[in-house]
Amino acid sequence: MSTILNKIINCKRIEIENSKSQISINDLEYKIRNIKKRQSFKESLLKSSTGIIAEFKRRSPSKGWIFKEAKIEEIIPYYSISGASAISILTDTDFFGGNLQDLVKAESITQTPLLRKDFIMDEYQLYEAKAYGASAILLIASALTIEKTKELAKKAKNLELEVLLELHYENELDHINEWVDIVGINNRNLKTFITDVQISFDLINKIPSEFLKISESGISSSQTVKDLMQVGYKGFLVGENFMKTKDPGKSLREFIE
Ligand code: IGP
Repeated sequence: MSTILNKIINCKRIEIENSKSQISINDLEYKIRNIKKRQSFKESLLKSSTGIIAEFKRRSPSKGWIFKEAKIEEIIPYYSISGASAISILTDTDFFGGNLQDLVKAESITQTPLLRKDFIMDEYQLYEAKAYGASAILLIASALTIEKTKELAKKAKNLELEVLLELHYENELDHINEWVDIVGINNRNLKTFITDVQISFDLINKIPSEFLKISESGISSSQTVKDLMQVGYKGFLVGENFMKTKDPGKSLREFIE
């Protein structure tokens, strides 16, 4: 496993234990009973012509701060009206500068389906995702065993959350299971941080046809999106390319036009 991923996972375990001591699963279950049903992430991607999943990301381990002062209420409405099929909200604080309140705010502002983007390793985080308004959650193969991936995916489905499974390498294809809805190929190499969309082209035909496929990271041109669409991708996760500008919503609109 890459060093950075190891570091993130160790911090995450502590964070999860802290959160559990503040809000119990019972409290979260209570919130879940009152939560509005959200639109499906997968259906939104299938219906949309753009397939763009616009990400709200303030910082990243490789780039540092991208948009430190970014506010949900100033960006999310514009992502929605500018044609995002779905929105990804980074809820990790230490490495990505996000938090769960960002998800809560986004949920109250937009109908567009939301992905809780975090390093999910414990079912507690699935309850949080559901209680705070996500339609879908991310599971990262590089961070989980095959068994844990299956256990979390199954639990997510029981909570009526859709499951995006992220793969980086061909040898992670064995993490795909029947509870997964969407398979994402992450173009960022976790050891070098270098992005190369070639991996999306290389792996597309190795993913069983019943899964919706998306390509993630390092996408900065609409020509790349067209090429990826050609080979069968239905979704394109774009973060930095929008967030590095003053007006991410406007950048999304220009990207789509
Ligand atoms: C977005 P980019 O290069 O457009 O900013 O990448 C997204 O794919 C990336 O943020 C990401 C990510 C992750 C972040 C993909 N998988 C897992 C944190 C955890």
